[in-house]
Parts: sequence; structure tokens; C-alpha cells
Amino acid sequence: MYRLIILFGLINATFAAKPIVVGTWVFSLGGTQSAWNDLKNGADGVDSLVSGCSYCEQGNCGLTVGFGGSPDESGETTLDALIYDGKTMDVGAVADLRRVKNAVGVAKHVLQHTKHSILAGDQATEFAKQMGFTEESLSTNVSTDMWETWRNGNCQPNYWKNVDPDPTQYCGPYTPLNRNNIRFHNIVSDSEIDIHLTHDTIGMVVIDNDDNIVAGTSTNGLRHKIAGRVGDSPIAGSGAYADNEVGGACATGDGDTMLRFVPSFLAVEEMRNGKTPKEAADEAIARISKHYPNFSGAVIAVNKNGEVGAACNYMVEFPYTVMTDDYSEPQILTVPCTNTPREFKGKYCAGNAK
Ligand code: SD4
Repeated sequence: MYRLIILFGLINATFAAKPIVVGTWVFSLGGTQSAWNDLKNGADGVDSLVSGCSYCEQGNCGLTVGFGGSPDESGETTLDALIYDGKTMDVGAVADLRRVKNAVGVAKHVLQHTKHSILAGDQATEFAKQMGFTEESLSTNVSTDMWETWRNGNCQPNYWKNVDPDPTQYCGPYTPLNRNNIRFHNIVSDSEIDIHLTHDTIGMVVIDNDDNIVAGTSTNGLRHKIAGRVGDSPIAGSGAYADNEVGGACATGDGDTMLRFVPSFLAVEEMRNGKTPKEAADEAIARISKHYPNFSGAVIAVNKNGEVGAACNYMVEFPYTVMTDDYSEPQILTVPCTNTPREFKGKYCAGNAK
């Protein structure tokens, strides 16, 4: 059994170790272990992070990372992934990747075999095939059932606004409302979508044996997203960010909202300016919740000394996993969230339910 450590506010005092692997949500335990094993076998930070996120992409982390989950409005599962190398300040990412399972592996090829930072959509698939990846369907019976249930339920919930027919009642295709009828707020806000069922991402920060810091993500995004939607996870500074001079950070949650605030970049910059990882994560979350108090999400920050902190909003608590030389197996830490809705109190958050 993994030990559950609840260290509200004491996290910085407890972990200050290198090398270190940190992952989002309880489901990252296996990924954190996989990254750690590779690190101890001499792998560098990039390869360790790829190992950890790939473990999740193989179907080991529930339905929100990798194939077989979060079908978009057309029924297809598409993937976003990012690697941010804090030594070279170089990025490899894929967005809206189709029909290739190992998204973070493709992101590594973008990092190491191109001068670009992000490749997207079908062209990312063509690139992946050139790099030797297999093209295969990312749908399963489960994702097909999910999609059919959604479709038969009048496509509820969905992410449209200011369109006709009324997206809160009907499926598309939609046309834009004429100017006079537009309501200047979200008809369907994030808080109306079931945040416990629609999303989760593996985010990871690794400090390797040479003190190099790498951060990254992998996700299949939001369930029922509009086809072509790209979230925060593959966006540098938003899904993840790293700088060997300071530390690394990664994020999970309502990506459409979070990417507007580049929270991983902000967390690292706050650490650069002297904040502890916990204070930096708090600031990154507070910057978003000031404008969107009902956004659901979390940020993990790790400084170059291997101190860890996390913060979250609109959940009960946020669990994440940490592995260092001090432990024989990855540990689960939990941090309480800001703006927890009263009706959530006493319930587990999404990552625990996996
Ligand atoms: C996204 N941020 O695509 C991802 C999903 C996620 O917890 O992390 N959910 O918006």
C-alpha cells in the first residue's frame, strides 16, 4: 500500500531532495515510479519524463490520459502533450494529435528532430509516422459508448455559446447568433460541466541526476470538446514550464481558462523572485481565481533545490505524487484547495476517484 501523507502547509519543509519526480493526481503513481526507475538507471530528465507520461498513455491512468477517453464532439479521442527542457529552454509539443497513442513520445521527436515547438492535428500524425510511430485508432468501446450517450442526450454538456440552436438544449450544427442576441457571458460555463468526469492530465516535473529540470504533460483534454480544440497542456508556460536556473511547474484543470494566465510560467517566475514553491503555486492559482473563482485546477511548483509546493481551486483537495531517494515508493501528498464549493465538502476530488 502506498502511504498517504497529508501535509497541509508543511510540504516545503518535508521535501528538498534531488533527483526528484513529481506528478499530478493519484493516478500518476505508476508514472512517477516509471520515471524514477529510468532516472535511477541513468536516464536524463527528458527520457524519464517521457517514460512517466508514456506509462499513463498506455491506459494505466484512467480515461483522461491517452487513448480510449474524452471523445470530442465527433467521437474521436485526440491528444495533447508537451516537454519543456529547462536546460536548453527548448520545447517539443503536439496538439490535437490524432491516431497515435504515444503523444509525449511524439513531443520528444518534435523537441529533438525539429526546430519547431508544436505540431498539430493530422500533420502531427504524418510527422509521427515519419518518426516511426504507428497510426492506429484511439477509440475503444468505452469511448464510443461515452460519445453515443452524450449524443443521445442532446449533446449535453458542450462548450458552445452564442449560437443557434440553443446549445444548452440541442446538438449542432450551429450558426452564430446575430449580434443583438449575443449574451456576453458563457452560456455554458466550466462550472456547469461536470468537472469530476470531464478532465485530468498527467503533469510532471523531473530534476535529474545532473540537476537538469524538465516539465511536461500528456492528456486527452476535455470530454466532448469541440473538434480541433487545444487545451493548456501542450502550451509552453501554461501546461508546463522549466528553467534550470529556478525550477519547474506543471498545471492541470480547466485548460481553456488556465491557459489565459500561463500559470506554470508564472509559478516559476514567482520562485525566481524569491517565493517558495508553495507560495508560487498559490499565486499562480490566485491570479486565475481572481477572475474565474469557479475554475477547477491545480499547479505544482518545484524549485531547483527539490522543494515542492502545490495549490488548487474549486475542488476539495488536490493529490499529487512525489518520489525521491528518501522513499522506497512514490508518496502521495494532498493540498487543500481554495474556493471549495460547499456541496463538494466531504467528497473526493477527481484524481482520487480514478
Ligand atoms: C485540458 N488541462 O485539456 C487539460 C485537462 C486537465 O484536469 O488537466 N484536466 O484542459
